[in-house]
Amino acid sequence: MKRKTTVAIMLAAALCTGHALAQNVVAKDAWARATVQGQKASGAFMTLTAKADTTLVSVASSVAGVAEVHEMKMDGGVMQMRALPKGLELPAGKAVTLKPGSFHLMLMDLKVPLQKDTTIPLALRFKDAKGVESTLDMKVPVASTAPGVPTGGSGAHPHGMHHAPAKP
Ligand SMILES: [Cu+2]
Repeated sequence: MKRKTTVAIMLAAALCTGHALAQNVVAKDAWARATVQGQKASGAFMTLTAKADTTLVSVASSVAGVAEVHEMKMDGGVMQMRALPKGLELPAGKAVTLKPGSFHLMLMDLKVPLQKDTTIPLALRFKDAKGVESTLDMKVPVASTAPGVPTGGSGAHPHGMHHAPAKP
């Protein structure tokens, strides 16, 4: 059956994301935040674990004109975010979580809206301690909230889209 073959190929593709050489870094629980009409920026989040000391130096996506590795933190009572000039360090064996309000992959100048239940391509570029670069190509699901986090609507994380102006 033709259809069956297609499914098998898709499954195989899903199971071997990334280049064989890039397996130094494993990405888990990746997701990108869905956007609303007219929204030009969003974030992507995941947990990265490197087998050997590695730095996430950059990120790219065909859906974003600009993609950067960002950090968010409180500065004088104001939530600020900035691009990490030297990238994000991934110490060997330590899971580094990119999540709302912390490290994240910033997707700007979006060419298309990020729609829930679709996927977007992301290419993560790493450099190891010897300066050898590798790329991890991923398909990241788009969601409104982090997968696996109960959507109780507790309002514990009201930041929402952090490029929006702060509420008074
Ligand atoms: Cu950001």
